[in-house]
Amino acid sequence: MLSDVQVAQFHRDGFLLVEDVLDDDDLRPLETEYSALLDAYAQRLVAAGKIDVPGPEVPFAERYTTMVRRFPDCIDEFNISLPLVNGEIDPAAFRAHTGPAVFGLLTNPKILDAVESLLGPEIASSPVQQMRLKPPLARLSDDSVAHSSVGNTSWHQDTVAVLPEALTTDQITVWVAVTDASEENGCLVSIPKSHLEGAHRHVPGPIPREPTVPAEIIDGREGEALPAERGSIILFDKQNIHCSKPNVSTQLRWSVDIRYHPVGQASGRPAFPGFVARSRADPTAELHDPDVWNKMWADARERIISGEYTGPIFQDWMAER
Ligand SMILES: O=C(O)CCC(=O)C(=O)O
Repeated sequence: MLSDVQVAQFHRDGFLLVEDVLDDDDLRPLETEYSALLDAYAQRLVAAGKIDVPGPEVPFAERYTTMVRRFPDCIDEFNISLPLVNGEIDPAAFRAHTGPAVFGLLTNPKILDAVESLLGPEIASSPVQQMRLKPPLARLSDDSVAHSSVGNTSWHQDTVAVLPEALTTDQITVWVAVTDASEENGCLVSIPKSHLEGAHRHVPGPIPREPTVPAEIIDGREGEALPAERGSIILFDKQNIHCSKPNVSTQLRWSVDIRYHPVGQASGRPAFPGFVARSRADPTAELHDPDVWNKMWADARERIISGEYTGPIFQDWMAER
């Protein structure tokens, strides 16, 4: 659990870096799962006649980096959310990775303990979640740079990514460092106390497809860089303004950002499935089966593709509210 000092710091600044939360035993299953995922994707490319696919002898980071450059479609293959598209959907490109190691992370008791310190004991896992494996910027194609799963992110508040139904939801983001995140390879930067400013409008910014808090609101503030070692987490208030630095190193920077809110509140992404991650009041409501979770995402995908779900999938970040 967080100490009282840490909880007070979170409420004062709108973010909190907590070091050494996860260890190798927590993170290795994710790395193993992603290695297998990359291998399976590479094999599908080879079977489809592609000849320039790096083989399994190439270390993971290098193999992934090369594949993202040559086959940018694989970015969505590695994400843990279905793509955020309102409107016409290409079923072949509409996919997400929702494997057991990802579920293991979402339900990791160490993460849930930290979350419980802020939200209380009835915790829902929100389906607003992203896996970000970020290769060195210099090795990305021009197209991919604009994709926030692999390129840097501009100043934003997480609250603008949810539908208005969740504007009053007490959502917090947990950002997990799978590799070290340094100022050179693209750590996060947060503006302390910006969560007290309320929700800002977002406008098109320097990174295509990445709406941003307007420059006049940032007003020259540089924020506080948050280098984080592997296994650290950063907790964010939904209205904290933050961004990530570009990865100007030669290394892969890997993180997962997941969100939680009290059970019973809206996630703001009703097309996608959330679940009860912890309930002291009713432990039988907790989900512990990764296969059930995986099927929940498959069913959601089916409902969207078949047209049964007709609402919006995500909030248009540029929309005035
Ligand atoms: O990991 C990143 O680069 C960006 C993460 C982020 O902005 C978020 O979790 O809201």
